[in-house]
Amino acid sequence: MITARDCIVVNAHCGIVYSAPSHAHFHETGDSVNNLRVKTALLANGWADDVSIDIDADGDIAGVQSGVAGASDGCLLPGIANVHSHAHQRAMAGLAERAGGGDDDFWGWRALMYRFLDAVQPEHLRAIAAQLYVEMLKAGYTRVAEFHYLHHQSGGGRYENIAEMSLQILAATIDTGIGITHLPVYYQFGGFGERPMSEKQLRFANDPAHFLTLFEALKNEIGHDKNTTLGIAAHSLRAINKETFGEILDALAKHGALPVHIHIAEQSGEVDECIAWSGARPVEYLYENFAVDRNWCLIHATHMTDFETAQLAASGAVAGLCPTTEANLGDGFFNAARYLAEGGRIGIGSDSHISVSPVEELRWLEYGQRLVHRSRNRLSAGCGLGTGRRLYDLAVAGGAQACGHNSGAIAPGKRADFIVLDTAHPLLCERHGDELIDSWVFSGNENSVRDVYVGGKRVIENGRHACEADIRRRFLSAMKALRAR
Ligand code: NGQ
Ligand code: ZN
Repeated sequence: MITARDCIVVNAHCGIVYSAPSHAHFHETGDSVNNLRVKTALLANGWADDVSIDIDADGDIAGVQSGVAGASDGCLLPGIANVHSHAHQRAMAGLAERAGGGDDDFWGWRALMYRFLDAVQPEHLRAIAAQLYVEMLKAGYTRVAEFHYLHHQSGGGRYENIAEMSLQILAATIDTGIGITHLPVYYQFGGFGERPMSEKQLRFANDPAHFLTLFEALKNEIGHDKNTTLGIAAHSLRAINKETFGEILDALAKHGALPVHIHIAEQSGEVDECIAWSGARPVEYLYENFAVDRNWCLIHATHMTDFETAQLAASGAVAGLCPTTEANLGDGFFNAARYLAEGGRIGIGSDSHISVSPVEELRWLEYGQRLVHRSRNRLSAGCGLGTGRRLYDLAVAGGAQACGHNSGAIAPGKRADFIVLDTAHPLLCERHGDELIDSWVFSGNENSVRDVYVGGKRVIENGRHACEADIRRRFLSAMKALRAR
């Protein structure tokens, strides 16, 4: 069992030390920077040239100036949050791409995923998550909302430390320096109508009392760390009932506003089952039974009527869209054009990690709409911005909101979470303003993210993470052990 108090130094160069008495020592990775000068930057109020950013000792932005001397090449953007991750699924990406007998579907994929996760032990989870988080950082994600339901041993036996598996995830954030909004998931039933869980699901099971104990243990463990926040999730309407989840929300109200995430209306079969059980569609049911507001993030929300679409938009909640996973699992198309026209907020997530790239999520969000509506630039219509820029703006703002985190814009007082694009890259050269983001999002697959900063620390420099070789080695040995089982 690893806790944040154990002393395991992965690589002395990275300064990773787990002997910390509290999370004050979280996020030791990377060099701290107190000033950054770049040729072009997307600030909270738009593009600016020759920009200087001052960063305070806490990793927050202290000042922003443009028109200064000494700027170096590059395009500075606010970092983007990945609003939906199941880290363990990174280890099976690509292993479910062969049809079984007959029609293959989401539920067949899920059965395979359950078989796979049966083998995952605490040390594997940390190795997988660290590899994944390095990949996220390199791709431009500065933060991850980890929707974490792998709480217990396979078969449901409890670990000695109730937070064992969550601590592995938090340790992986120390290994890598990524920011996290950790979302322990409440999961009580196996299906609509309080169906009992299958044996494979017992690993996820909690009752309200256990769940609240886990939450409080994590709250204590994390303490005050500006890169680490805590929220909660309900796995899905299939996995909870309104009484117990309501009880949990009431009990946690004393902590103030917390991010609340839920999977919803991803598969049409799930919508049909929800109607058969309750008479209402999933999103309709959620709004009838919970006070859904801007602290909520509805993951997928693929199948909504126009009324539900308008209701989600009007509530100020974020739709957590995961286009590559939704494509991979055959979910369907989110009604993005209508939702954005209603003022809806979005974040993007890599979910099953079939792809780990904000570019690919944003590109496929737009391409899905182009294919359905047989036209172009669907999601920037009428706003006067490039489509890549428009989608990036939306997903950065919605991502920070869904993570309950003070990031998502380059402005004084905000967290110094940034990425720097390589403007000398052949895909980005001779581009200006929105064209830089449009070209990054739409024109090719070579990664042009050069540097990445989290809380003022440079965790990716020239496309490399200082600990990537060690992290990869641990991942390879975890994979070897998992495939041998
Ligand atoms: C999950 N993932 O919990 O990992 C789900 C599948 C379910 C996605 N929906 C399992 N992408 O929904 O029951
Ligand atoms: Zn999910």
